[in-house]
Amino acid sequence: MATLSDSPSKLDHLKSWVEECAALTKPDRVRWCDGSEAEYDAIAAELVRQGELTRLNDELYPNCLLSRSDPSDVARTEHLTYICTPDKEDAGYTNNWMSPDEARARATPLFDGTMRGRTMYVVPYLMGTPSSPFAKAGVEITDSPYVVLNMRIMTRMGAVALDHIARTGEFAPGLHSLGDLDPERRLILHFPEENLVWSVGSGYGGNALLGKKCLALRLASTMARREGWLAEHMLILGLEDPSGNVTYMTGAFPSACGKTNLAMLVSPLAEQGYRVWTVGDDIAWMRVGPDGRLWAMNPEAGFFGVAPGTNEQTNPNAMATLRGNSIFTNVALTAEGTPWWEGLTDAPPDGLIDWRGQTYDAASKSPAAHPNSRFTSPARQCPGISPHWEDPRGVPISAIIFGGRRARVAPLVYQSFDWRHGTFVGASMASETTAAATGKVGVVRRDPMAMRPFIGYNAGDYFGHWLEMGQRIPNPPAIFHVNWFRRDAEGKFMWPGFGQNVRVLRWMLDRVSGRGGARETAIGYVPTPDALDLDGLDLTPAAVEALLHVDHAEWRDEAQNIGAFFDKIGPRLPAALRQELDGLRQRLG
Ligand code: SAT
Ligand code: MN
Repeated sequence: MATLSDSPSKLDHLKSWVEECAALTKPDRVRWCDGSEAEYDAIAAELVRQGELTRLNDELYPNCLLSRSDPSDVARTEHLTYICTPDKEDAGYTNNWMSPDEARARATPLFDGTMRGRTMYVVPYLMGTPSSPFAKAGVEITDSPYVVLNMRIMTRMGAVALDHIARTGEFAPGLHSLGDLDPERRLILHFPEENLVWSVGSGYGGNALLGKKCLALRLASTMARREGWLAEHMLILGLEDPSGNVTYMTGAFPSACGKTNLAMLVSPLAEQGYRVWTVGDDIAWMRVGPDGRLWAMNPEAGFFGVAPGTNEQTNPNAMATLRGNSIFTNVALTAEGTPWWEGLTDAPPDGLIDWRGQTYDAASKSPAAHPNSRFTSPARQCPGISPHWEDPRGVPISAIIFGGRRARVAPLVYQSFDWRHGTFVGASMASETTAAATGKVGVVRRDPMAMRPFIGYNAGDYFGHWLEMGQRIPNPPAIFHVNWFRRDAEGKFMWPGFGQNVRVLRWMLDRVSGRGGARETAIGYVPTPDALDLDGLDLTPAAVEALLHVDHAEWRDEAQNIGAFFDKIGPRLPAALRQELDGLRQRLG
């Protein structure tokens, strides 16, 4: 194992950066984290003693903790998140931009002395399986012990990462401080040229666990473009068929649109031999393999899942996963000392304490758990975790699924004509906003590839990179679009969703195997009603027809909106996407 006194060593650069950060933030003490269980237990015990964390009922939820955040710090704050490049155009329309000089000038006073009276934790971590040539190391400096505990679940943390850095000399530095948690003094700054993140003023997941959205998506997407791979906001799953063969798929959905549920799906078609294996629920790093296929790896080691709506029916595997060794953030607490959230049971139990720590009034209109409350759980605890989830080369991908939350317009499922058209389908995706980010909920916004908040560079260049990748993958995956959220005239969901989504996955499997009935429409291939196995579902033929319907008038409006979005992307939008839009318009008539 590498030690800090190895000298001279590839750790020198790390050590001097840590010293610099300490000189700026002025902590009382500096603690290098080794990632051990003993260290986790000691930090947790200390936080429980201070009243910062609550230990849950140890019989029902062994080794589980409850954290209540500051009420103003409950979701990603996209308007305070910046890409800091010398040239504004390199950040592009989908990002907030600041020059690196201005970013440093604005953030330095926020970091100055911010750790006085606190401990500065140095957290080396790896994104990816340690033995994988594609794993990347990061080091997060933080004054939040809650972040340290979460990082131990979400990443491979400590000695294993320090060894990697000692060997390669490479790591992505990230400086994080809670600051005073005032949103007025909160900034999440990315410096792609230095692989650096500065985050101050928030302790919330996506703002503070710097390995996740900041490194594994925003910075990694810029590295991926440079190096010829893809860093995407995608789940990875394996669909096993009756012959025992497993076909892998990735799926891009915006935050809080069911990625975790789809990744952990428990199949109602298990008797027919169809079951789902979980590889990842949020992020996929994808490379072209020696066999000319696209291979995907989950860089994370845990799940940071949305709690509300999760229950034994909607996601039994998540329920089993979160039963131990987990951290719950901003959920409610029952009198028994167990976590509770809306949807866990039909009605809130008596004696509930809400996410703010107050006695819950069942007559109140506000929820007991915050709508973006979360569980942080080790991936290996998932009963459906794939035996290949830590394979150093990843798993070979046969299908990419794009999906949004759309009450109208988008049918249950369709398949793109080819990679280029699939890139257009991803680039023109839209979804209703959710509680995963601050701001209004339920507004339709364009969310290309579910990456709008996470593309670390100009979105036009990002689309160009996708098109170019298509040229480099001799055997590209098929590309699909799904919408589990279509509603009828009364506003009711038309599709049962959750486990039943396996029926749609099965059609995709048929399609990539050269079977599977489909009719060609203006937007792509839509299943013929008999090509979907709907046995046992309570759906009338008219309902199936409506679910699969492509309404040309609605789609002409959609094309208009896509065009307006493409205009905003600006001159770096690839011409091929304009041509795809023209093609769609022509087919719509
Ligand atoms: O960004 S988080 O990691 O906090 C969760 C999400 O929005 O996907
Ligand atoms: Mn996500």
